[in-house]
Amino acid sequence: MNTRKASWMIGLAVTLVVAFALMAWTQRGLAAPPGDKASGGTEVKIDNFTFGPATVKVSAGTTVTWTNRDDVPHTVVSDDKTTFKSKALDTDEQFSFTFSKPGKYSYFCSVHPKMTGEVIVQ
Ligand SMILES: [Cu+2]
Repeated sequence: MNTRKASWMIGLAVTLVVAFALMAWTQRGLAAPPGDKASGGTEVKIDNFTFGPATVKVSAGTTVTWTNRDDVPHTVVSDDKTTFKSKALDTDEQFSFTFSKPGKYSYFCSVHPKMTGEVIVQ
């Protein structure tokens, strides 16, 4: 392989690497941030006896989905026990509620009342 051909090959390789790096960077930049998905939903994870994030801010009409990632059952119950109330959620089970009216909704887990969280609807 002569020098001229070798440098052409290196140039091509560098161009490809830069192109792939740019593509990867652009795709990461376009990805929606967590918790603000294009579907309009918001997710709350139940893990290690904690609602995470403990406070979520959403706009009216947003559906919030809780997913139990613990290996013990949890519930999602509004403080007034009537606005929303899930059944006992086993591991990986979900509960969803659509918040149509603005306000501050505090909730807890009826199995472990020290587990609390709130949804602020704007
Ligand atoms: Cu619980």
